[in-house]
Amino acid sequence: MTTVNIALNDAYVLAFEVLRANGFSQPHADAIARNVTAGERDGCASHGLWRLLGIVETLRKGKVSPDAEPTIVDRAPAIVKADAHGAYSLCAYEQALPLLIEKARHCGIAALAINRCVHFSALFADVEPLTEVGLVGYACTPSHAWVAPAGGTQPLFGTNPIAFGWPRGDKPPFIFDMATSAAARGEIQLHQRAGKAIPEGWGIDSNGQPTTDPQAVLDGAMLTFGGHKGSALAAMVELFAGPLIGDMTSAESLAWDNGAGGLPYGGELILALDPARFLGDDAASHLERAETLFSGMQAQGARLPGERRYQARQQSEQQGLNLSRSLYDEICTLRK
Ligand code: PYC
Repeated sequence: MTTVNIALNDAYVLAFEVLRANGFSQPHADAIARNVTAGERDGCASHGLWRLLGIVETLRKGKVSPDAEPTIVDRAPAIVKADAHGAYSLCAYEQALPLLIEKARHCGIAALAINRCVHFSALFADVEPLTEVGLVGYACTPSHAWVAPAGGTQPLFGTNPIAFGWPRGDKPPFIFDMATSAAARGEIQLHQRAGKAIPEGWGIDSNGQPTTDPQAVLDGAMLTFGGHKGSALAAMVELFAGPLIGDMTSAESLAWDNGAGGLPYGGELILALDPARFLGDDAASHLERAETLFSGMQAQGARLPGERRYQARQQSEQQGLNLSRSLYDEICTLRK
């Protein structure tokens, strides 16, 4: 497969131009272009530049607003609500973030509920800014009903990612961002594009039989990771970022899509916790104990979540991005 090497800033500009050419407003095009470039930069191809295809397709199908301005509401002492008015989540997140941080610092814990957003983006990007200001972060969002609950064979849950971030001062934060399905749907779609089989355990076909054929899983059902444990977490995400915040479950999102094939529509819940508020003068010593935990993991040869992402980031910053020629050409055609 031939590849194209592209500098990070050129990737951002390409993404921005594609989005503007398709009618996204300047703020949305900027936020989306930064996000997909960051995904690619961090070695997360399933949430990288490839996403532009689905982002534009969803707009062409009339399933996302290209220019809605979010509304930010100070709902309660520790609750911010952001209404994305049917646009992608990113502008609503960015505009609500300062108030979320202010509330977390004041109360020790605060929540941001983003409503009525179309969602495609990796959640590490929503917890990393919290860790950068010394806060602990958590984020989750449902998607479309693509995943069968453990013990069942019919799609009901979304891929329902959970991200958690822990601040580490000058060191890169501890961040995990994982689907509660065995893999992100984007990962299966990338295997399908490349004509590759997927690992066993990722999904079942429409007859409920295990398969490694990505198309059969896309037409059948994905599976949760860790059987009933992943299934329980997936249900928790449905409840947290669905009924709790007055937004859709993954089944409702898919019904709303009505066969159009657009990206998921619904809500996202983000929590921010301030160690300084929990611990007062003792904060530094307790944060040091967290470092002892991380060293203990590393001493056994374990990788800290996020480590690979920061290595990939450094490499992309120095050497640029390598994209398959076919994907690069496909993205360029979207500019016209
Ligand atoms: O790849 O899992 C995924 C995904 C979720 C929402 C859109 N894509």
